[in-house]
Amino acid sequence: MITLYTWTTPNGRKASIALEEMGLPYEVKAVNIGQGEQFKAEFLAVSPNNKIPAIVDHGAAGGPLSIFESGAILLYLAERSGTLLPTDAAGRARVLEWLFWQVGGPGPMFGQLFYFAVRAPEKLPAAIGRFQDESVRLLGVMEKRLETAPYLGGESYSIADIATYPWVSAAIGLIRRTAGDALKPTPGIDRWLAELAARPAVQRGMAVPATG
Ligand SMILES: N[C@@H](CCC(=O)N[C@@H](CS)C(=O)NCC(=O)O)C(=O)O
Repeated sequence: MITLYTWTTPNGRKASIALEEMGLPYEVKAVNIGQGEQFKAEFLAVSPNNKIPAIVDHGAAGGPLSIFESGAILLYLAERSGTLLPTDAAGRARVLEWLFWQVGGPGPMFGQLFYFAVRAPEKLPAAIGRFQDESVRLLGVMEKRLETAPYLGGESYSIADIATYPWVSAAIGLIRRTAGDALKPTPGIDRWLAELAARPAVQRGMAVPATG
């Protein structure tokens, strides 16, 4: 059994989609980051960076194992289940480069754009412009990839797609609104988004945690 600590955000949904796709048994502990629950001692014991997602694998060899950082969680779950990550060196490298690209690129850049364009009490044009330009650039990189490959890692659906889907599905509308014509049409991304949105495991993972 795996315990997933998560909330209703893109980083959390990467882990719940992966668990659903892999068919691994898990229980959910909701950590309401809007109410500061990420700073409670119980959560900090598994996620010292006070961010969701985190997991505890109670069935790990050697005893319960806690893991924080969404990329590390996806990699661990893929290796544990033997799915969604190729085993040949080249295929594995392709998936990992796009997984790390997501964790270092769209995650933080889209997140900062959301903060400065939507949430910040003061609208700072330089900050909005910086994160908008970088978000448009990243979507351009992704579009180029998906025009020639069905999935980010290549021919097969993988943890790189799972990492990227919750962020792009949440942010592409905002980026289109703020960037206007700077964001060119994205037929490759649109095709990929529609395909992933139709996957039952993606739909189940996107509904975690249930808060109502
Ligand atoms: N690099 C981390 C980022 C995780 C992250 O930013 N989580 C946000 C929610 S999407 C969070 O827990 N924020 C709470 C806080 O910053 O206090 C990962 O990929 O897991």
